Amino acid sequence: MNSETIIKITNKYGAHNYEPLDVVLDRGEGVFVWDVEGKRYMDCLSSYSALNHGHCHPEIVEAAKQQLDRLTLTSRAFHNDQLGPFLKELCEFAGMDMALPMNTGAEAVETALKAARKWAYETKGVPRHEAEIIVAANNFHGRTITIITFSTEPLYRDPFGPFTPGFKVIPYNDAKALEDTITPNTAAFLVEPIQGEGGVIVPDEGYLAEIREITRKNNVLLVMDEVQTGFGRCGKPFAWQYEDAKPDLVVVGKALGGGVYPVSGVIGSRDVLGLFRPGEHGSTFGGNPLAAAVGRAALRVLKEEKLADRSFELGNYMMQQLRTVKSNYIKEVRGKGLLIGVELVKEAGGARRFCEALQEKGLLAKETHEDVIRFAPPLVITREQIDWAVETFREVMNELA
Ligand code: IF1
Repeated sequence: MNSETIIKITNKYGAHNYEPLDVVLDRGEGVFVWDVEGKRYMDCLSSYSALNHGHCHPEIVEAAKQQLDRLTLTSRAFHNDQLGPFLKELCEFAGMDMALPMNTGAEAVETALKAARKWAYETKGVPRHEAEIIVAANNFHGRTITIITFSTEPLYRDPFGPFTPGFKVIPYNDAKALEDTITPNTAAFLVEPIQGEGGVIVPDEGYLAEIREITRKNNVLLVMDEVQTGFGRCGKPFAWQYEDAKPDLVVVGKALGGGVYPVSGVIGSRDVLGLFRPGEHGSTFGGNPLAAAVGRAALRVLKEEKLADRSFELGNYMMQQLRTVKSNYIKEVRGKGLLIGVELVKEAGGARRFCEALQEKGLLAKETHEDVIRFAPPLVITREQIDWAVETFREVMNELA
């Protein structure tokens, strides 16, 4: 079937909760994907940073194939031989005590919220069911009703009330606002070290260390959502490592699954995750042996191929090259590692048409927050491939100027 037919069927039988570019992919390898007509594209979205290892990384695919032929699912009613080693390797990677495995990022965020509330009642002594959790405006943490409760994006929130109580929203990148909002009932501050969907918003130098100090001083848990920024995306294993800001809990997902399988979880201190009692929380697929085997391979490849260092070096190179593109439409090029946003001025009329023009030239990028083109290629990208991407972007900016 050709692209047009497939798109028609997809639109007929699928709920329209997305508006994809009109490209139908059927193969992926490294930084490239191909559509059903055989046209090749460079993937500069990486499925929102779930493809840090690139498409169909051979070592990760091989690990999945071997596990598929052995054991895929046991539920947590029984042990399996992959989960323990995976959790050990994950905790060592993050330098933390314990982890609780889930499947999607939103499930991991919800797990962190539950852990923080339980800690507030059982350890901090907050009166039961009065725990407050502070979040930052312009956040993105997932799509469940509790998570969109504290979204400041009407599109994600408004059609879905009523909402979950117990959350307060403060401005991002404003440590004083955090200090002023903490009360004796505050359980945690949930925040992204860099706001991805918010438009690749990088906070001021020192912000992460400041919020770590404020939360420590006030006996409030610091929960970092590294679902999008983690596993090398921003040039370090975790984005919080740019500062002295080690959180009490870190939420992970996306790239932990090596671009092959949904793997997520919460990693953190025994003081918090050690509070869970059998039966209090769980998930049918959470911690399954296939997920664990894939997660182990994803961590192994991340280390073997030094993907965080690549992201640091090549991200700086890509931003430096993007800044050589002269156009009065470009307001700012910003980011950390290979999580890069090119913000356009309002007069440019929105980033979507630039992404469509890039698609024509074989480069897939996705706009975020109207005016920002996000460039987040797989971390296995080469310098030459970055040069091609920048030249393609330069052509588009010249043609659409
Ligand atoms: C969509 C956005 C990105 C995330 C952070 C948790 C989650 C995400 C920091 C939840 C997921 C995805 C979701 C996907 C598009 C994409 C996205 F545009 F929605 F906001 F990346 F920026 N924390 N982000 O970025 O993880 O449950 O999806 O596994 O919902 O459209 P998930």
